[in-house]
Amino acid sequence: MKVLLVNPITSERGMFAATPNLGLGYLATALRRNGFEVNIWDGMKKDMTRKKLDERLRRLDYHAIGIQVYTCSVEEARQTLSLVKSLNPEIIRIIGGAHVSGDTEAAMDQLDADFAFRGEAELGLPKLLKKIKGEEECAYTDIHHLIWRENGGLKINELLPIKDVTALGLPSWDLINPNEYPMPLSEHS
Ligand code: B12
Repeated sequence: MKVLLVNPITSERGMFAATPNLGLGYLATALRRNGFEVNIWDGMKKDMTRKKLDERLRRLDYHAIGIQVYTCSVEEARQTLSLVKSLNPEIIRIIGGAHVSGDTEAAMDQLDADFAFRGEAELGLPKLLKKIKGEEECAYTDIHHLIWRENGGLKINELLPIKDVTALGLPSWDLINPNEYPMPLSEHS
């Protein structure tokens, strides 16, 4: 199963103070360790445009998409989710990141995603996708930090600390190569 992780672009003029996206980098490592093929499309990288994101999404070379949502990127996340659904409704659409963690109910109300995670998703995201693939038998309630829709409402798993963060490994630097990001301040005005 192929997974595309996306931080949608919010400004064609370049996004503020860019540094590599550690959140998506760690998630990529967790997914790879569980046998998934992963790619990252980060709007923070140099020369990104909305057109390039749309072209990337239209390639449809992924079975699941994970979108990182900031409060300032809800609209872009909405457009991304809607384009993916119109291209292929079978693609599993998942959201996470600061906005979802900060106001889960609002995020699920604003965004038409199948699943969401609040807080860290290194343990839960691979487990959810393995369950969907039929490789893991577990209940949604057993998936760390998962949020899902049921009977018209939301189910939100409790936040539990990760006991051994060192065991999560390092971010997938090949997918968030610092050379692909603009130098802070020097390339933005
Ligand atoms: C470092 C940092 C930055 C860096 C790097 C950002 C980046 N893209 O990685 C820089 C300086 C570039 C930056 C920029 C911005 N930041 Co900032 N940043 C932080 C900071 C200090 C740490 C983030 C971090 O690296 N955490 C560690 C990584 C491993 O965790 P993570 O990114 O949260 O990801 C984990 C989970 O959130 C989750 N997750 C994340 N994405 C996804 C996606 C999916 C699909 C799933 C399932 C899970 C998931 O799993 C990840 C792994 O566990 C936080 C504050 C904080 N303490 O968290 C603010 C914070 C996230 N930033 C914030 C803001 C507002 C911004 C900007 C909008 C500022 C601006 N005005 O331009 C931009 C937006 C950047 C963007 N759109 O990409 C706010 C977000 C508030 C909100 N409600 O959205 C925060 C919370 C600070 C604050 N309290 O105001 N930021």
